[in-house]
Amino acid sequence: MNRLNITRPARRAALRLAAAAATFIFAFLFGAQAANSEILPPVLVVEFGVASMPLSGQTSLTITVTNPNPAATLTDIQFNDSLPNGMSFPFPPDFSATTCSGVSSQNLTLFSTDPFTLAPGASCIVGLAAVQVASPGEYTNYVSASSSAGPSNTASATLFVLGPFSISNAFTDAQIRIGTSTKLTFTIQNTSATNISGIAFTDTLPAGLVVATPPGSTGACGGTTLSAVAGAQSLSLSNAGVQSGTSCALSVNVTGTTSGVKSNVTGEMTSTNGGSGGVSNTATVKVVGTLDIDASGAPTRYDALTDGLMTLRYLFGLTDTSLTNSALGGTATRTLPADIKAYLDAIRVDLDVDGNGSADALTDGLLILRYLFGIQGPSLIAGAVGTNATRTTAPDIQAYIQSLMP
Ligand SMILES: [Ca+2]
Ligand SMILES: [Ca+2]
Repeated sequence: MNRLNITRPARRAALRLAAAAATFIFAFLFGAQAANSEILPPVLVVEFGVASMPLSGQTSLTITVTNPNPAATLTDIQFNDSLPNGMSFPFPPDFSATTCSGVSSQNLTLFSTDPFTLAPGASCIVGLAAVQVASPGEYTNYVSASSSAGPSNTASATLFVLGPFSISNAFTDAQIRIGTSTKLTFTIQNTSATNISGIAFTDTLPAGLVVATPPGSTGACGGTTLSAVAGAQSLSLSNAGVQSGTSCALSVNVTGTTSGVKSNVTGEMTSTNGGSGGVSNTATVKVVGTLDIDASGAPTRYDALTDGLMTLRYLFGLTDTSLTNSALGGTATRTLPADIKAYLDAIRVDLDVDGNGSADALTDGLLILRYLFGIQGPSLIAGAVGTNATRTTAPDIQAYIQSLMP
């Protein structure tokens, strides 16, 4: 076996270079800085008692305020809630479920709190027993609070109010993996005194959702079923009927083709003799990808030097063979550079590990690569959390990346 004949100074220079490179790689992988700790503002959650109700109904409204800090007290927490247009509460308002201090109403559509204090980890609620609306439709209530640690999140909740002739829709699952399907169900309700006929609507699915193959369409309204073609972006119903005082349901399977939250609202429902039934509520399903970029499956489904490296290269903007060279696992089933890029494009929103609204190589890509190398804790996040990140602690980052590794 031949050995290269290297002079001593040249060898020292090569060793220095190797040491410098190792230091750089170490700093790159493991980072150098510690994360900052700061006092977080309060976290608000808003909920209606029900997701949907008839026009004649009433439901409750609850706002939960939490101090997320383990050691810091929050003071001067204060908010007001101006109800969405068309929503009000009956007089006198019933705030008996409230545990936050000093809530009062200004009129039948607005209430507010006095400034209050929450101990570390503590919560309180403002509970309004009843709200009501005057016309069918979708009502979204937004609330945010000010505090000694700055403004809270803006929390929201949506209430759908059904008229006498209405359509609503819902996904069976709250979340699906990319490439898998969930059932989308439409319910047409007729609480009027007449049988309604000639019912029609079209639903254009949100980008990233298509009719499944096969569509698996079920249900009928007056004997009429959905028109849904495998792979199509829209589906429709025409010439259906619903008898007075009844409802009917129609379902179709839909497949997620890109990651992200998909919101579906039907087009306006029309009829021959019942006028317009309006559009539906907004139904949402979240589509989430996985970090098995090369679709290798077991035994090393998620691997730093294949999936992690291609993710980092992709976020650096590399394409073609620069993306995939020497980075495909032995059992990879997604191997063409164009297919790898298309998959990474489809899951790009998932790659925003630090939650700052953009997927970037030197933060998100590095976090994924480090995690796949088995790095956890402070070394995982050091120097790799972007500006305006919403996931800033090692446990949050770890839990998020783990959610992409089913
Ligand atoms: Ca893999
Ligand atoms: Ca990011």
